[in-house]
Parts: sequence; C-alpha cells; structure tokens
Amino acid sequence: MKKKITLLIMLVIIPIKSVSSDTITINAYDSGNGQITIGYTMVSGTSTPLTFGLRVTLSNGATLASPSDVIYVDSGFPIYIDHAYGDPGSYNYGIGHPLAETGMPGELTSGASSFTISLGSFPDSITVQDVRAFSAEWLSEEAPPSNAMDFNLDGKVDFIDYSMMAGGGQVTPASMVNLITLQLHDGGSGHTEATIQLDYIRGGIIGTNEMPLDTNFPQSVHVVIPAPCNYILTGDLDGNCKVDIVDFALMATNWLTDCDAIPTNPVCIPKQA
Ligand SMILES: [Ca+2]
Ligand SMILES: [Ca+2]
Repeated sequence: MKKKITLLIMLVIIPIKSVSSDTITINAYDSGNGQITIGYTMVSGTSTPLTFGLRVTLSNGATLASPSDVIYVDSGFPIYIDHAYGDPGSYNYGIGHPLAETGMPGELTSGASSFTISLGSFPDSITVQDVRAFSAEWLSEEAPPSNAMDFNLDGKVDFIDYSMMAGGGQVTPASMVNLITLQLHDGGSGHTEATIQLDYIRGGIIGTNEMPLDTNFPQSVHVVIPAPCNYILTGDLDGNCKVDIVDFALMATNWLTDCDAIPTNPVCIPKQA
C-alpha cells in the first residue's frame, strides 16, 4: 500500500488533461428471451475502459425483477463499488454486485425500471484491503486535501479517483461483445425501449488514461420480452417454457455455491417469509 500511495502522489502532481480525445462506443442489443446485452468498442484513442457507470431506464413498465437477473458479467470487470458502500468491511473482492439503485449508493435489492450498472477492473496489485480502504470513502465530499482518497483533489471521492488508484498499466480489451447481459421482465406490452446514459455520480466511463471517455450517449435499444411461461417445468431456470443451454449456464454460474456456508454471497437471496 505504501508503494501505491507514492505512485498516487505522483499521479496527482502530474498535470491532467481537461478533455479526453479517446472515444468508446457502447453496443447494446436485444439478445433474445427478453435479454439485453451490452458491449463496447473503442473507436479512437489509445486507452481502454477501466470503469463503467451506466444508467439504464426501461419504458413500458419493464423491470429487472431481482439482482439474479444479471445473466453474465465479463470476469475482467469484477469490482462493484456500490456493494462496498454500506459496509466496506463486508466487501468481497470479485463477489459484489454490478447493479445499483439509480441516484443513491448501494446494491439493487428489488425490481426496478431504472438502475445503474456499476463495474470496473483492477490490476492484480490492488488488494482487498486497498479496495476496502477506498470504499470506506466512496462518494465522500471534503475540502481537499483532507481526504487521502481524493487523489485528483476535486473535493469528492468518485470513479475518477477509483481509476487513478487502478491505473498504472492496467490493460482491458479494446472491444467486448458481451460486457454484461441482463434478463428483463415484461411490464405488459411485450417490449421495452432500454435507454442507456452515463451515470455521472459513478463517474461515467473512465479509461486507462484516467480520464472520462467520450461516448455515444444517450442511446436506446428495443427489446422484445416474451410472455411469461404458464407451466411449471423443472430445470427451466429463466422461466421461458424451455429447458436449454441458457438454463444450464445459469446453473453453472452458481455451481458449488453454498449459501449455508457463506450466506453473505450476493447470489444467496433469502426466501420470502
Ligand atoms: Ca476526486
Ligand atoms: Ca429456460
């Protein structure tokens, strides 16, 4: 940690450009069965994305019913700052949750038509203790330089500081077809327009150059949401009336998870009384 703090002090001293010329395009599409898949492509510049703060709004009453509607997240972006906000001591590196309440800190706990995708990538040199120390100050606002985690001295601790901590040679892919896939639920019309914008509270999209990336927001994607299945079918985990590879993938995602042993694992959702 001491070595890193030295590095961070150096980063603060180095003048930072006010505008990034690096541009990322977000590619969102209807991937079938009421699912939306979000990927990206760097279209200019030399940096690649380090963190994402994406606000998603669903029209026609469509929702994410629960956090388990995260079908897939790329393993290269396992850090979810919002999960750590409430109790940094409980932070589990790589086990947090990528969905957050829009406009407030914390993990998404129930169905929502508006939510934030909050995720990022760290190099292996950043430890759990480093993340906890940073998370304890997440969104703090103090006059600089009183907060040691406000690395760019702008008076608040956010994704800019987060990316500065995570900088130093981190490399992420220049494009990714599937960054995250979400299962949407119908609000009654059989389809929704999913509008994606930057979530500025969570810093928008920060590049490995420690600067916000320019992007193609807002954008929307039309997603067809099939009617729910009216049959009980053992093994149909996504409830689409079919047992197929998607259900198998859902089971594989939680393979060997033991909720009795680790009840704080976010995939362990308590049954309603
Ligand atoms: Ca700051
Ligand atoms: Ca199924």
